[in-house]
Formats: sequence, structure tokens, C-alpha cells
Amino acid sequence: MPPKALITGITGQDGSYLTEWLLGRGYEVHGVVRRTSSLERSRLSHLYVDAAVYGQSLHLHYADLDDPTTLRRVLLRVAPDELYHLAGQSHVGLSFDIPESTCEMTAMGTLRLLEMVRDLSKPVRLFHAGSSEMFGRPAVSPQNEDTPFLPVSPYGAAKVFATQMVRIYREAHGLYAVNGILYNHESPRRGENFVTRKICRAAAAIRDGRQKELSLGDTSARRDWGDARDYVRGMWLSLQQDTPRDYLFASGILHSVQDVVEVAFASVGLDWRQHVRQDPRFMRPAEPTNLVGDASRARAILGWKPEIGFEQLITEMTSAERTQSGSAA
Ligand code: F7E
Repeated sequence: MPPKALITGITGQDGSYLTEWLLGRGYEVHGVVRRTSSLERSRLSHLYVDAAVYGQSLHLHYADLDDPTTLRRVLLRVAPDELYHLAGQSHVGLSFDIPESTCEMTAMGTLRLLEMVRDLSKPVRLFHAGSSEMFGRPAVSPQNEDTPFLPVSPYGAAKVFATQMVRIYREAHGLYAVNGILYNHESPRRGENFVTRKICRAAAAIRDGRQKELSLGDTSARRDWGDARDYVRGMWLSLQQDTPRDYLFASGILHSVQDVVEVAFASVGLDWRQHVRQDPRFMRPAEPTNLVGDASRARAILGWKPEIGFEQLITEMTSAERTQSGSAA
């Protein structure tokens, strides 16, 4: 019998890469999808149309984090060995505009899932995607798994609640439950309203004459950016250990939004100065500071280290935008 995995958030960037990673290891993969008026499955479409994969080793189920009865039914029917909980409202800026639904999905949605897992007769290994945003403005840099959380956004606060609940259920109820503290991780499949994708997409479109300028918020903001494909490998590794514990996944290197702009525009032979402008609409009410991670534990116990560097990632993302629009040289 192949091992079975269930993924919430399977249609997202991480969910789609994780699906490929697990299928490549012989897993039967099940995903929870929300009903929407448009079929938001573009990141999985290459698998969805493959008759040898979809309905064979990959299965999608309609359910949602705010519909516990259905979600419980899916969990009982699939009876997974591993459960990867990646779903939730993941845009930090947007969480200032829609804090209630952000907390409902990210915080309460995780608690509901933990309650379901607690009741299962067959034990499951649970991975929960935490975030560097939980550290907010930390007193120490770089951060590790023991650094106190000081979130400065509704999203960060919701993730702290969910992460702490995972720890509580692990200790109090003996669940095999793991938090990954994930720093920013990007790819050509990143959502279009995250800053790296927005910049790479614009650089490609300006280069090809489909766009004139790019409006950004705070370009001095700095983040620890890695590649999503490295991070999903870490998720899987963290569930293959005898003892469940939390792991931090980061590159350990800070770059500014301005650095992303310069690499992306230079990669298509453009001078960013002629195209980029600041727009207060994209500024946030509060920004975290010094979010840079120390992934020593993941390196020591899981043998994990990031393989794709910042410049390679941004260059690939920009080039992918040109390929997708059919204009690559
Ligand atoms: O912003 C600044 C913005 O939206 C990065 C999520 O995956 O990583 C992600 O959250 C920085 C911020 O990612 C624009 O103010 C400037 O300082 O790409 P982002 P994020 O907020 O760091 C963490 C770890 C998560 O867990 C989240 O789920 O870029 N910035 N100008 C801008 N950001 C956006 N989106 N758009 C701009 O125009």
C-alpha cells in the first residue's frame, strides 16, 4: 500500500510543489479544495489533465476549513498517514483589511483541524505551516525555534495562535504534530500579489511592451527569501522523524525589495529607474523588522539546506513570465 497524504491548500504554490514531491515518492495524494466560481487549479492543471495521475494517485475533495463536518468526513474517508496543513489567507497586507476572516481561517481553521485529528482512531502525522511573520519585530537576529513571537500583523497573530495550538496538542494530547516556521519562499507559481512575483511579472511585461510602469510600496523592506521547492522538501523531511518537533526553514540571508527590483530588471536588460515608482497604497500600517532565520536545527536533524539562491530564483521567475507570455527570446 502506498503512503497516503492529505493536503489542505493543495492548489497553492506550496501545495502544488508538495504534490509533485510526494507523487515522485510513490505517495497517494489527496487534496482539499474550496468551491469557488472559477476553477483555481492552474498550478495543478498539468497533473489534473494527466489520466495516469488524476483519479489514480491524485484525488481532490471539496471541503473547507470553515466547514468542519465535510472536512472531518474527508479525513475519515482518506485516512491519511500524513496531513499537510497549508491552507489559509496568506497575504499579510490584506490581513489588515480582513482581520476577522484571516483569523477565522488561519487560527480557528487550524484549531478545528487539530480537534479532528485528536479524534482519529488511526494516528496521522500533521505538518502545520507557520511563518516568520510570527516574530514581528524580534529582539534577536537571526531567529530560531526558541525566539519569542511578537507579531505585528493580524496574519502574524493568527499564525501564532495556530502554531501554539499545534504545540499544545502535541504536548497535551500526544499528537505527532510539527510546525514549520517558514520564511518567505517564492517561485514562478507564487501568487501575483506577493512582491517578488509582482516585480518579476512587471519586469517581463515592461520588457515586452505590455506594461509601462510598476508601482510598489516600501522598497527598503527586507526579507529572508528562499525557493518554495526547497521549503516543501523541508516539510516532508520534518514528518519523517521519530520525534515530532518544530523546525525553522530559512536561507539566513536578508535582501531588500529594491534588490529584487534590481535583479529582475537587470535580467531582462532594463534600467529600473525608468519604470518603478512608489505608491502609498501598497504601504502597510506596520512592517516587521530583521526577519532572518537560523535553520541550524533543520540542517542538523533533517540534513536540510536551501539549494536555490536569491539571484537564481528571481532570474528564473522573471524568465518564466516571459515564457508564459510566449515572448522569451
Ligand atoms: O511582501 C513589501 C511588503 O507580500 C514582502 C507571505 O508568504 O511571507 C509572505 O509575506 C515585503 C513587505 O510577503 C509591495 O511591505 C513593497 O515588506 O511579498 P510580500 P510578506 O508580507 O513578507 C511570509 C513569511 C508569510 O508567511 C506570508 O504568508 O514587500 N512590499 N511593495 C510589497 N509587498 C506587496 N505584496 N506588494 C507591493 O507592492
